[in-house]
Amino acid sequence: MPYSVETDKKWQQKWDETKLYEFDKSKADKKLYCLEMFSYPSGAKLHAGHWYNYGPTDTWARFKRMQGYSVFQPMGFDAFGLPAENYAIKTGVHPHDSTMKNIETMEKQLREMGAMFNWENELVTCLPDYYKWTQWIFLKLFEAGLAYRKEAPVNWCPSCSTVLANEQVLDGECERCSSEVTKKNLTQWFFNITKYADELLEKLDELDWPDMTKKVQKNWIGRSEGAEIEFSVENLDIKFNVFTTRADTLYGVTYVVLAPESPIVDSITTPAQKDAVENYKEEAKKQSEIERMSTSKEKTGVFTGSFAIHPLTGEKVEIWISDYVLATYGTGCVMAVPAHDERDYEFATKFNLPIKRVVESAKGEETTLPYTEYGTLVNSEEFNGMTSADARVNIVKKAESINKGELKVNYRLRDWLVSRQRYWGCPIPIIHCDDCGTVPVPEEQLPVELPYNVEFTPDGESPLKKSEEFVNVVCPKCGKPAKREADTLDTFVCSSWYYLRYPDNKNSEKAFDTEWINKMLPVDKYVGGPEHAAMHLLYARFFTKALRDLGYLNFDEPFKSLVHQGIILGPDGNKMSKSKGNVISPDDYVSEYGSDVFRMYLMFGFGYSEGGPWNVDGIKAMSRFASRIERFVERYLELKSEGTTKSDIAKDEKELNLVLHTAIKGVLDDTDKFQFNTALARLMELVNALYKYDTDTEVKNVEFLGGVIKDLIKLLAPFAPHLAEELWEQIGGSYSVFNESLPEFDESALVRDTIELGVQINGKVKGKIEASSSASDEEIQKIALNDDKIKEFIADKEVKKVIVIKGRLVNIVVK
Ligand code: ANZ
Ligand code: ZN
Repeated sequence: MPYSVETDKKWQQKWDETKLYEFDKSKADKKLYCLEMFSYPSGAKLHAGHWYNYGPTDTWARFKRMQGYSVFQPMGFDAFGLPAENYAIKTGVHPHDSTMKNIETMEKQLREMGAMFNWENELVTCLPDYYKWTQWIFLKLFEAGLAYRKEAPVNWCPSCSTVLANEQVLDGECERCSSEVTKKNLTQWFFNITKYADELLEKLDELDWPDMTKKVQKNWIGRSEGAEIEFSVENLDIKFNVFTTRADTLYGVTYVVLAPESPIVDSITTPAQKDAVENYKEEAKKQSEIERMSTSKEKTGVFTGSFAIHPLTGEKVEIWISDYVLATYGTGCVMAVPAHDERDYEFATKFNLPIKRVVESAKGEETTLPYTEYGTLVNSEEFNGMTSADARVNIVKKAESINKGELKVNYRLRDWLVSRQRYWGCPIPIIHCDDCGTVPVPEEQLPVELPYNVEFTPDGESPLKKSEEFVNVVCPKCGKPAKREADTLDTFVCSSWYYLRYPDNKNSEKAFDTEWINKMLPVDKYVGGPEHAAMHLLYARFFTKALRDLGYLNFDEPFKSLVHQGIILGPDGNKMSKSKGNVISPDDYVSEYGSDVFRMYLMFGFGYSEGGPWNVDGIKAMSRFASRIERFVERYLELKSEGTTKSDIAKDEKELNLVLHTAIKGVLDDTDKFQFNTALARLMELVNALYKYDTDTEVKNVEFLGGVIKDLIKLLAPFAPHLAEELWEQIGGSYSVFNESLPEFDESALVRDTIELGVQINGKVKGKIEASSSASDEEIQKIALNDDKIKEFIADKEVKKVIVIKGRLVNIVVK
């Protein structure tokens, strides 16, 4: 029976029955934790992209298993989140029901893939036995002061009626629905991720992650060394700090600019300017941060009517507000130095504000303004002649001596806003009491269950607020009536710790057992999409560090090594999407060709980290490759039963052995690096060589051939697990091929004893010769000149010259 989806079923069943892939806890010292980012259970089912993430990674995991590791490869579902809720709003199907149904379908598909997932360790984040512990971690962070509430201007999507994290705002638009995002002041929950900014940055160096991803995180954290300098407001008892990275330009300040949202704006605005300032503040609300920071946008702003006093010179400078200053960065106030900053220059030119040069080229060259380079100071009192680098520090020292400045590091990273005014998420385990304030739900009352019967259509308020039975509770401290927190957690909170739960997913006493988790983690290989470079991967790192500091973990980083798979595009070269109608569903292919053929097609057709457009032709070729292997194994069994055989290892066997060892080396090296396409190419060469051996060799060495077949099947096993298991059984191997070790390669077999060289006469190919691979040029010349066919061509002509090109050809020049 040729390989088909039936073969898949047969072995999947046997693997299940024999619990072949169950993780052996006693072998944790050889553990290898291979993790694929878990999927979101959407109605679109498992698509080619999931398959591309999971199939090839499973090949890598099997490969590691056959190298002697105890592989742990769990799978689960990231099940809370907006899509299920939006779907519910559209169709009326409850998010819990649709999510559980989708999980069922996807799990079935995942099983049909035949990956060696540790299903006994499955987790689903929307079920209470998981989110109980998400809540527990929230409480731990709260106790440690790492979770807190504050009023903040937040990104608000009017269409989704929810707050969005900075990361969910793309070019001023909601990541999900593309509506324009506005600002709103709300009391929200935050995690203090900025406390870990430095460590998150420093530890990046130690990670085996793609450079691009490290760079994204680095920029996202955005560490910036500078200083805070204090200015006071003329005639008012108000002071404010500016953040600057160019304190060397302090003497060039000709005005200051506050963010329109800055809390002191109202108190310093003069009556004459009040209307203009109010109007401007309204306008600024409509702009996204990205728009405000855009360098191409024309600068706008309004004078407040007040003046600031320069901390060193005592000069009076105008105080303006402008949207190019962000409220959320630095101090929200900027000292403007139009001579040396592009944006300030543009602003000053537009509003006719003074421009004062304080830096010149260090080489004494003429320069035009704005001059943004470092140089030598001028017009800066005692600092004249000093370099910018020195002045940056020394000017701050002077300001510091009069308590008006200090060195300061700033980060672009903001604390993580985790509360959402949505239904389908993990409830925040907090109770608000009029007398006691913010009270954590006592641990023994966890989980705070998400009620099923809730009106979840969004109206800007948290849907849970409308559930009387949910919201009304007694205060755990004083026993008086109190209200439950009605916001839910960002789903990124759920996915920030799931890798810690997998190895201990059934623990009903704790989120995880510290001792066990310290053994099983960090994750040795994490595989998922590059779109997670900033959010998920940063949040998970933060969780690990916070839990470490709370004493629950003893390692610093969750994911030692990271691989991003590329993206499989639709056949039209566009991103697969329902609306474009170019989605490739793996199911039809799997049932027509079998899961192994589909998997090998994915691995052979694309560079793993590159991806590319779907092309169906390749899958047929892969199907032929699978049958070619099967037919050869059949042929081998035939030869074996015929009994005609020789025992010596002659030239043909040596040639085949060389191809075998080239294949072993290629598969070992390339698979380890996720270079599946080249590894498969080596296997194809080996199969070709087997056919060649069969046709070219009259009397075969069947025992030797048997050894090659065994190695071939082992090498094939990670790539085509069901097919290989089937063939392994056919040749009488003991169950299972996945308990075998991969063959090792023999360096000496990689050297050919003899090489073939083309022979040319006056530049035209006339024949070929064979020589020992260690033969000298002279020996090769001799062989060529003595070759019967070549002799005929030379006949009675005179040999002028013989040129040997090592390893390739011999050119004989005759006259
Ligand atoms: C004076 C100055 C002079 C500046 C000069 C630059 C060049 P990074 O590197 O991103 O940290 N800035 C500070 N807070 C800001 C805010 N809330 N919104 C917009 N801009 C802000 O940038 C720091 C520089 O960005 C600071 O240094 C400040 O302008 C501006 F020749 O201060 B600088
Ligand atoms: Zn109370």
